[in-house]
Amino acid sequence: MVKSFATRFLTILFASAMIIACQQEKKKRINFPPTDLAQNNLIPKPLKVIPTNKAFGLDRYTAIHTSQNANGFFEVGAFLADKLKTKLNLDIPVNGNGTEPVERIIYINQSDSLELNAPEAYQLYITQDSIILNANTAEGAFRGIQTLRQVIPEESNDTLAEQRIWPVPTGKIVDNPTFGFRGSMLDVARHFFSVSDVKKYIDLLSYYKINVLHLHLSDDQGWRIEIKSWPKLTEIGGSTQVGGEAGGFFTQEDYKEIVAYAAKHYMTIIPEIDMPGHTNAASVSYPFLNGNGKTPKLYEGTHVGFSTFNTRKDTVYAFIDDVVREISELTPGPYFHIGGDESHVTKKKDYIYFVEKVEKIVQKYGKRMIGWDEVASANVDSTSISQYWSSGKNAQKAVKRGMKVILSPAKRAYLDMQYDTLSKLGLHWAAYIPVDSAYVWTPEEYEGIPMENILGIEAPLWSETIGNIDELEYLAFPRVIGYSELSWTTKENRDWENYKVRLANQAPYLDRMDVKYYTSPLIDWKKSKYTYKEIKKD
Ligand code: TNX
Repeated sequence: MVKSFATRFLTILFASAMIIACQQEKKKRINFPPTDLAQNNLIPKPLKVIPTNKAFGLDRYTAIHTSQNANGFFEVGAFLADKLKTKLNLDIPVNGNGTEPVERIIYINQSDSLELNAPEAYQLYITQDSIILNANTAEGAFRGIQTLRQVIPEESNDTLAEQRIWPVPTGKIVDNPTFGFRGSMLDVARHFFSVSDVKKYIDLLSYYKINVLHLHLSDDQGWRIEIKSWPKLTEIGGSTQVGGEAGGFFTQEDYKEIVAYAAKHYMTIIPEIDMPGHTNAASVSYPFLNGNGKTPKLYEGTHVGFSTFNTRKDTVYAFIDDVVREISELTPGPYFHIGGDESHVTKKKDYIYFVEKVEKIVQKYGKRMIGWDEVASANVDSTSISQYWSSGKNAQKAVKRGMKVILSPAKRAYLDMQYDTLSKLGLHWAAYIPVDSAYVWTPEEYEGIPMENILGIEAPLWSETIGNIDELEYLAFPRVIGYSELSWTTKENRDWENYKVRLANQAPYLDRMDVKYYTSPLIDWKKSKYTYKEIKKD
């Protein structure tokens, strides 16, 4: 029998009412025990955190909405969804089509607010009903996403009924970094590291808002990047590494892949070709480059300071022009690092002549030159940058020239320094650097370098003593997490006692990421459900 129109209408009405009632039922706020945003595990510590002691329930009825037509915002939303999928195994729609059942929304908005008028600034408002992340730029939104990832607990509130739900503490966060340059360096020359190792390092660094990765691509022991116009650099110069095992190198496609992966994480890659010293591998490949009067041979040891380019030959500069051109074409970032350290067998006047000539080549290809602190002894431009690693005098010369300085003091910020006398990996020529002494210093007041000259901080990881990702992680973590805080957080907001609790709370994340960090006895590491096996080396 055909139903009357009225009956059908009533049925539809009833069904709709049921759906709405059900949705309202689902939308009910869930009462969590109080959670405090300020007690969380945020590193680097934001500028301002104002907790409101309730919780937003993140579950499978959560959706992400991003500003439409705002460059990069959808991708930032998709990045968050991807990370939530691996962390919580939840499929969270981004700008969904409205058919998904949704109770609570994470908004990622482009905002014109003047308060947010800085490239990496963001504000995060977490209420019981929604999360709102505001930023002027997608880069700012990306940094804010890292904060949100950190406040979402690693483990769900399992005491709650049938469906898993993650209580996110409510409150407001206002944030902006002290330094726009927050970096680490990886030496892929002494030991080579693969593209996937580098990508994992990028994943971990970007979680802590580090935005620069400097790759030390050449040294006495190896040349690690393909140069199409000079193929023997990698064929010969890339063939070995410290200890004599097979070396390796990045093809230009590999390097592009790293650059693109970094860009997705709003991270700049800085390529370094170290010259005129640290050039044995290049000179073995093309002996006309050599300037130390000896026949170069492949080198698998760890001494420094014995090699140099011939600084008075035009062909050497033609070679450097090709190298800088090819690498600059693959590098969207504004910097090219020429090394310039420890050129002990280059005469002083030749060194100065060399640095000034190479600076011009770098500028010709549209890049800003960076060099280790020695380069400030040449008459370099104020737009070039000096990387302070050991000499306060050189840092002062750079300041006099009006240059910016990157702070990488070996005594405080070298990731390859041993933690203490028991450390099996690492060196100790500059210092032993336990986790507290890596953190307790004030870059803003270091060696009398004025704040306006400081571009930022970089923690270099030299690889004479490390040959695989586990060993890399052991030296870098947890210290590099502290450098992220030193470069992002204001000095008023930093405090070792408070930091060490937040650091202890990183263990579940680091364990889930299978990071073989050094379990420093200074830290009361939080237990997690993931197993951790510290590497042991005899
Ligand atoms: C000094 S720091 C070097 C590197 C070594 C490092 C080991 C600098 C600019 N040069 O060649 O790998 O010490 O800690």
